[in-house]
Amino acid sequence: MSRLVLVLGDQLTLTVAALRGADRARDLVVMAEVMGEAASVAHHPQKIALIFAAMRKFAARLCAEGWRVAYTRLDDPESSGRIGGELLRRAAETGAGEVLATIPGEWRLIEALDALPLPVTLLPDDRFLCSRAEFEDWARDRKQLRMEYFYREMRRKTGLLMREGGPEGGQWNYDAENRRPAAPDLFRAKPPRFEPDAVTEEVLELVEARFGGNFGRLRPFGWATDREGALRALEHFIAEALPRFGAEQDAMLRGDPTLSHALISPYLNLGLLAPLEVCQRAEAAWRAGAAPLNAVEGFIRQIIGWREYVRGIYFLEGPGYTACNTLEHRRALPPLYWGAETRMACLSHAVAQTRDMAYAHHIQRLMVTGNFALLAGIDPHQVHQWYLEVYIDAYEWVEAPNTIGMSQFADGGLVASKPYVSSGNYINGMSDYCKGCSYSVTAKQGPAACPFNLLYWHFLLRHRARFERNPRMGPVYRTWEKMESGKREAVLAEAEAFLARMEAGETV
Ligand code: FAD
Ligand code: DLZ
Ligand code: SF4
Repeated sequence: MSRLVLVLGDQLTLTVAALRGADRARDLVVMAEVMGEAASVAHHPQKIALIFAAMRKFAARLCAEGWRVAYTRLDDPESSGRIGGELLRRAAETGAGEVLATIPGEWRLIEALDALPLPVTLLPDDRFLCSRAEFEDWARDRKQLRMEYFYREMRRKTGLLMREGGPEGGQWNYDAENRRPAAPDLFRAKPPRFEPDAVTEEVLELVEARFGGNFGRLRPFGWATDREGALRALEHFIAEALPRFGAEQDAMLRGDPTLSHALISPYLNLGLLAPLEVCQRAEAAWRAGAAPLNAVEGFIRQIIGWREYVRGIYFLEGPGYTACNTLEHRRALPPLYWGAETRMACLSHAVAQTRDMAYAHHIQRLMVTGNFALLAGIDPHQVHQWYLEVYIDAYEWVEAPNTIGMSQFADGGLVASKPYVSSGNYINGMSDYCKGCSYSVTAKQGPAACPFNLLYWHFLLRHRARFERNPRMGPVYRTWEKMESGKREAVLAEAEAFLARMEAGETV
């Protein structure tokens, strides 16, 4: 009896496990654009368009390679609107008796497939360098799951930047040479734009009609939608931006939203690029003398370190992870996250860029939008929903540990050894946002005081019992104690007043 081979929208790899395990002479590939996925949250229109355009092109590629593909378009009147429903429909049409799938990257969908009244074989997703079992072994019996130690294991396993069993250059991590502010530079290369072809244009019209009310601009749409385009984007990054990646990794500039970042996360997460090929390409650039070690090591660490590590955490922690709220933060996400006016220039820029591009780089996500939400005590589940909706690369396996864990400390310190909070000083040091802000970053109190300055202390005092004994945070509490008591009271009262204005819906 023939089988159905499920290929999800983020499994667009010719060698994905389910396709490797299938028989193209006998089995039927099932792909489906469905509201059950496209409206599971209100995804940014560019994200939906990228996924649908890439799915259509991948299905055409499979057909060209001799596969039979049953492809459901979003506007198919016969569609059940769900992945599970489409599998049942194709089974009824063809008499297929079982399903072969690569395990999805979200518990919700794994549970839906498990509940199907058909035998379903879920194969491990070996597009990742570290299997779930391997991560569980690594995590077992460890008191702390620090990314840095996991990363060293991944370096050993892959042989990337290794020499005679040790790290190239003698150090595992060159971050001391990274993380500089950046200056505007007219000659900094812009990421390549991919003009929509006829397939993408048809998808753009569909998305415009069906998802036009979602947060975010659909056009201009310039993302690559197939492997060839994704490889061109990678080559562009390696040649033009990788040499400056390390130094500019944490910088933020109003006029340059992408700086020297790669913009390849959407392609990696869809399966159009493979993590090892990307890292090997970066290593080759270093060996050829085309990029410095600090940049290449930093870039490789993000991919074989952070990316693999957060996936390990997501599956280790189980479906309840997104409900974690250790700090018991309960405030509603303020409308400024959806583009409502704000006087805070940093947030205004980060949100506007997100609306226009469906992209913000790591430090904008962590130290602007994430930092503010944490300082202001926003419900981490709402913060998680926001990140899952607004970014082109957002899938729960990668988004949730970054948001719930790294950014909001809602898992109690599993991912982050200390909360990523800062006053305005950090943002001022790493960006040019403060120069155009109606608040003053140097004002610590008073009507002009930067809200990050006020809320920083409010956060630390709210959670004093939890963080005071953290060796990396003790010194800030001692700074607080040295402050004159009248000033301390004023700062906390002004922070309270700011939060009250925000909750009342005033422009802050
Ligand atoms: P670069 O800065 O050029 O980095 C190169 C690659 O490294 C990225 O393409 C990405 O694959 C990988 N990488 C870097 N940092 C991380 C990280 N912390 N976790 C996983 N991979 C990483 N990344 C996503 O892919 N999807 C998400 O939904 C997502 N949500 C995030 C939410 C928050 C709150 C934070 C703080 C970070 C999040 N990240 C997420 C991580 C990171 O911000 C993006 O991977 C990165 O900005 C993608 O842009 P880039 O390709 O230009 O990355
Ligand atoms: C994100 C997404 C969207 C928007 N739409 C679809 C879709 O219509 N069909 C599909 O197969 N996959 C889609 N996806 C990706 C899935 O939601 C993704 O596979 C799971 O969230 C697991 O990562
Ligand atoms: Fe952001 Fe404060 Fe700087 Fe304004 S002054 S841009 S609110 S950090």
